[in-house]
Amino acid sequence: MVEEKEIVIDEENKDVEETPEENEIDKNIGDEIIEVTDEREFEKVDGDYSSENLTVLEGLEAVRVRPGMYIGSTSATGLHHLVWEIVDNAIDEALAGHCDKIVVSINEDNTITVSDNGRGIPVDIHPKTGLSGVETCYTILHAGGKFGDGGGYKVSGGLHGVGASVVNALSSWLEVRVKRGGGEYFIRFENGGKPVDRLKRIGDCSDSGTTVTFKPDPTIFKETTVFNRTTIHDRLRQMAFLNGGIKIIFQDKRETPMYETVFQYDGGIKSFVQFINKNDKLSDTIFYCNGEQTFKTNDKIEKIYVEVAMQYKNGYNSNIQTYCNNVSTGDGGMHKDGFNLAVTRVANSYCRQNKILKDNDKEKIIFNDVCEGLTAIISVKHPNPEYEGQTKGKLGNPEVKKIVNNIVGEKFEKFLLENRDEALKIMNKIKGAYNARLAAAAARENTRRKSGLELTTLPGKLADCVSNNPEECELFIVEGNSAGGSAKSGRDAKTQAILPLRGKILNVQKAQSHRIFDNAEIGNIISAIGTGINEEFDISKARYHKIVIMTDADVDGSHIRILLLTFFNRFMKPLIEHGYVYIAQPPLYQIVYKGKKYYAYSDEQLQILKKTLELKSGYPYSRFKGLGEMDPEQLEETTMDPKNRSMLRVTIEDASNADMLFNDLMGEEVEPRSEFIKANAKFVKNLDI
Ligand code: 0RA
Repeated sequence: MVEEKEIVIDEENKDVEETPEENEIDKNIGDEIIEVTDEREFEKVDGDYSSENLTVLEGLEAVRVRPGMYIGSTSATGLHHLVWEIVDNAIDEALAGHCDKIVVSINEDNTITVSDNGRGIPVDIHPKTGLSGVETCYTILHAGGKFGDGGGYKVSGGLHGVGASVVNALSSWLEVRVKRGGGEYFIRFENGGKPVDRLKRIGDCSDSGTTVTFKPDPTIFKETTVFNRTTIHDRLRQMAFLNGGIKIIFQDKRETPMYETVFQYDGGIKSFVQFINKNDKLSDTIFYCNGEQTFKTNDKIEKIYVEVAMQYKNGYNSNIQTYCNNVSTGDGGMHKDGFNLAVTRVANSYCRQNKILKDNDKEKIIFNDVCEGLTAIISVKHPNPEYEGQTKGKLGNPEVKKIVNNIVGEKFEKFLLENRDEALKIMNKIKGAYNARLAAAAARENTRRKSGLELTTLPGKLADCVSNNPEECELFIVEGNSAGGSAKSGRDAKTQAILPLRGKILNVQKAQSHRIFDNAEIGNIISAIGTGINEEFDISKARYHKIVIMTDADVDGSHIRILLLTFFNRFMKPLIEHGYVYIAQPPLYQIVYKGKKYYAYSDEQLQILKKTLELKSGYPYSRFKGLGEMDPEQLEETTMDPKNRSMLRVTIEDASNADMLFNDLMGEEVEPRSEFIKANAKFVKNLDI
């Protein structure tokens, strides 16, 4: 049964009497359900049903009036939230132990279907709403999502967990099929969640499960209703890693033959770390721990579950990802703080005790030393998460810090004692970072004193903007000199600065940190942005609040984009965390129709555009081979002008995905690299983040 206390409904309407018929539905067959429908029609005259129905519709209408409050935004991000919402429900059913397979499909017509082999959403009449369990889930705010039946963790993610009803409210139509108790049931909603008919039994079956299909409402998602394969692919892979054992099948049926991938990782977050470090690891061992601890709030005792997996690379970059309730907390928070404290404390005590820190090493190891080359996944489950910060990406619950600190501290210490060889490898690596940090600080201090000069001169290649107000200033980092020239002529010089890059920038992976600064292109980027890097990074010194990577939509363009994202990820991470980094989206195609210019940014969009304009086959269109091919007007109109352009804001996930691809591209191992080059054509599509 759907748990009663989760249901928000007008108290006045609670006394809808349960008729015997209503209670029987689960066991009845089709005809009798229709009878119940008639019964409800009757109630309508009575007044009860219509007022209750009104409450439902008012709820869904509220979602349509302020969609942003429920799904964050109505941009592409908000659009994809609909998918996460429905997938989360299926994952919950799996975490409760009743389902082991979830199929997510982008259908031919760009609708989404999510299917699970769980118990099926209850089909009997819910006593409080007077509606079938299915209708209750999909029309009453907060009724879905958190189903309670004792097992598993009753948790909900950041913006997720708002309930299936929100998805329904924001869809042109939504259909649910439930197999349960020997019967198959069906209901369809239209126009933002209005049931076309009541839930009906449509047949018999011997298995169980829930299948939902929905079409996002284009009047709500005005920017786009086209789903991005890579976005969904990466998120489902992440879900499969975070919830080890569940089989998630992902299909994109918009192309023939359809694209299909299966995600199933029995090792959970351990597999996640293994996956990230597949090309470079200090050793094969992965440290893994989990545990749970209760804590008291004002009136309740609640339980927090913590899971951590980590492993070092030989390289220097760190990739520490944190999650709460399966949602990425890109800005860290209390779980990250607790982890940092624990590993730093344990490293200090181990190195002191084992004389890795010598008597004359007066300074303490700091977290920056510990995290060089560290890959870690920190995942917590919390019944009542609070999120902070500009983008609500930071876990704020203070009790989490202590709990993670305790669990990780104790288990990591034990791990080091039991695995001496591994411990020495790790601690010597940390000591190396410690030595390098102190040596670099001494060297910097030295040069500063000698020259008295700060690194503040702007690079000659930079065509800076006039404005001094960073909030309105934008820096376009442009691939190639000819494109740079077009961008310079096409820009709005008041707020838009252009920095052309020539050739490939440095291979950041192989280079030791300090060598980075010898590279001219990197040096130009650092001085143009003005924040400094690493420990000296200061966001308040950013000279631009939008830093836009503008590269061609070809293989070289993807390489340069990956390089730049990797560089920002490793040396200027807060720039990404503050949402300052963007990827420009130059169009691939132009169609001129009835004197108007239309642009498409992918093959898929070109097809959609041709359909929308009802063009005959063979109608001419042009394809841009690269940025350099566009004249300044075209570049301005399509890619730079804030009124027309579409840009992607880079998230920490994008950046760390780029970091992983980067390892494939540049890592020590030859194999993945040649694989990469072989698979190029396909990859470029996937790289479109
Ligand atoms: C509440 C109770 C029960 C199943 C579900 C919810 C359920 C919800 C969703 C959403 C997507 N897939 C789902 N599968 C199941 C069943 C309770 C019982 O059988 O005792």
